[in-house]
Amino acid sequence: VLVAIAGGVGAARLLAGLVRAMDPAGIMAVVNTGDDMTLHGLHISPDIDTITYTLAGRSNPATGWGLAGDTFSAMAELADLGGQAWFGLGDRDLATHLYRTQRLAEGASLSAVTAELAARRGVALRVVPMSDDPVRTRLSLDPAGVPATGFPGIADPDDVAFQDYFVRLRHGVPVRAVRFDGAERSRPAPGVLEAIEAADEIVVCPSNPLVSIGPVLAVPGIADALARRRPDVVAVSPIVAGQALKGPADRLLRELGHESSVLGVARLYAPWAGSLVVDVADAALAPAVEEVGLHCIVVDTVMSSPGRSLELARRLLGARR
Ligand code: FO1
Repeated sequence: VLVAIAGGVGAARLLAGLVRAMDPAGIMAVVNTGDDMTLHGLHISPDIDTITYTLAGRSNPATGWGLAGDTFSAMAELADLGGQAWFGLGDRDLATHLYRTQRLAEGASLSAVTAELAARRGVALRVVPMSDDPVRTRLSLDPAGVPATGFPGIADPDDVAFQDYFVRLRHGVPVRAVRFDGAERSRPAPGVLEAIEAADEIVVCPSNPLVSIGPVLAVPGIADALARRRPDVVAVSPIVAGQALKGPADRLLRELGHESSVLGVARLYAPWAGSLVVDVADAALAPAVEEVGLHCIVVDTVMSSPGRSLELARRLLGARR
């Protein structure tokens, strides 16, 4: 059994490789829900949907989110009405949010609804939210980066919802703090702690350490469970040669006082990851990573094709110390 701690696009690519390298039924993806939001009265779970759509072979390859070939008639009509069309929900993607919102209203848990949606879309691995309780990533912007007039649609630059930061502001503004509202009251979703305890291996996917992996670790019990399995926890750095391949991970690391490098990632992950997989571009930093206390594995981590995802997945299986 393998447990994968997952965020969005980078995690989805690795999982697409892992399901070809081993029996998908033996994989549990524990997915970040800090990006979740309620918009148009709908509960939207972006990282869960990115993983489910990708593993169903239906994700939009250009963006990594939403459904391939989707249309946006509802959004166009909504824009005409002067409604909130800034978050691009495709017409077929909307069905997912309508289904999830209705099932949650009927009293189903987020885990149950996530499992139903994954099953209906033919996804063989278990997709599990980190928690069934609401945990929401919120950011405080660096005042130096906020114009005197503020930002349209952003009421309080000191308390910005994740999607407002990521989509409305295109994550192009400096951040001075990140927090996970509700985390302290949240509990791991059913089966998560047991799966971490029983797993042969735990893989931390190449997702944003602060706002994708961070929320998962903020759910009480999960970081400790990983620390108890430290020798079997293998993390993949999302930072290659100091850069994020996609999204704001490098900037966020720097803005929040960490080094934007595999060393910065190693220091963040040291308490609960026994190994760090870094790209060949960072081979020279392997000794420094080992100095921090993590076994360093140097491979080609850039998943630029399904074949590369499979190769990386194969290298991860059994990579633990
Ligand atoms: N990301 C964007 O940059 N622009 C969008 O309009 C957008 C819409 C969207 C709709 C559904 C969904 O599941 C994800 C969507 N994302 C969009 C990605 C989303 O912001 C994710 O949270 C990020 O990919 C980070 O994980």
